[in-house]
Amino acid sequence: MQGVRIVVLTGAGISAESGMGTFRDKDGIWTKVPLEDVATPEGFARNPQLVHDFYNARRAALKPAKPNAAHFALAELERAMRDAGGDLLIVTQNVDNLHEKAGSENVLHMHGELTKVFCGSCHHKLDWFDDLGLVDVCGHCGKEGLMRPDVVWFGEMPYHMENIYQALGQADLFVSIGTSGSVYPAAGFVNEARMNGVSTLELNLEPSENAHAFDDGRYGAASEIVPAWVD
Ligand code: BJW
Repeated sequence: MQGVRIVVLTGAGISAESGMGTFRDKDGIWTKVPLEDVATPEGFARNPQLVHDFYNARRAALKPAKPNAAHFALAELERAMRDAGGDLLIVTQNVDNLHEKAGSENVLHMHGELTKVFCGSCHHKLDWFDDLGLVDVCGHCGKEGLMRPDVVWFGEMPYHMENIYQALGQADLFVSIGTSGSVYPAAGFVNEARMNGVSTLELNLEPSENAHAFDDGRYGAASEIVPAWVD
C-alpha cells in the first residue's frame, strides 16, 4: 500500500444499514417526498417551513444513528494506508456524519452536511444539531428567517469540486460504494477516473445505472462487501 492512492465515492447505500434511508430505492425518500419541494432552491423559496421540517426530521434521525461495518472498514483502511505512506480520500454524497463517527478523517462532503447551516444573506456557516426554523436569527448578520440547511440542492454547485477532480487525476484506484450513479457530477467521476488511467471498482447492492463504466463490480450489502474488499 506504500504510496498508493485510493478515492472512494460513497452514496446513500453505505448508510442504508445504519437506518438513514436511500433516495431512489423502492421505499426511498423520493418515493415519499417530491424532491422538487425539498431539494431545490425553488422549493425552499416556495415553502421554507416544509423544507425545514424535512431536514429537521433527518437531523433528528441522524443523532442516534451508528456507523455500520462498511464505515468502520473504510476508516480502518484509511489508517492502514496512511501508516504505509499511502492515502485514502472519501468523497461522500451523504449529508450524514457516519464516516466521521466511524473514525474517517479524510472526508469531503460534496453535497453538504446535515449538522451545518448557513445564512442565505451573509453566507455565514455554523454547526447546527437541533431543529432549524423561520425564527432563527443569523448570529453574524442578525437577519431573521434566512438560515438554511448546508446541503446542496439540484441546480446548485456541489462542494470541493476542484479538490475532487485533482484527487481523481492522481489516484491509483477509484471505488464507488452504494450510489445509484444517477446524480451528476458524482455519476461522472468513474469516466473522469478512467480517462486518467485510474482503475475503477463498483461496490453496490446491485449493478448501478453506470455499472458498465467500471472495470469491476462486486454486489451485496455494504456491511458485507466493503469489509470483504478491505480485507
Ligand atoms: C445499497 C444498499 C446497501 C441500497 N448496501 N448498496 C441532465 C444530465 C446531467 C446532469 C443533469 C441533467 N439535468 C440536471 C442535471 C444536474 C443535476 C442532476 O444530476 N440531475 C439528475 C437527476 C439527472 N445535478 C445537480 O443539479 C447537481 N449540481 C450540479 O450539477 O451543479 C452544476 C451546475 C450547477 C448549476 C448550474 C449549472 C451546473 C447537484 C445535485 C445535488 C443532489 N442533492 C441531493 C440532496 C442532498 C441533500 C439531502 O440529502 O437531502 O443529494 S439529491 C440525492 O441524490 C442526494 C444524494 O447525495 C444524491 C445521490 O443519491 P445516491 O446516494 O446515489 O442514493 P440513491 O438512493 O440514488 O442510490 C442508493 C444506491 O445504494 C442504490 O444503487 C442501491 O442499490 C444501493 N443500496 N442499500 C449497498 N445495504
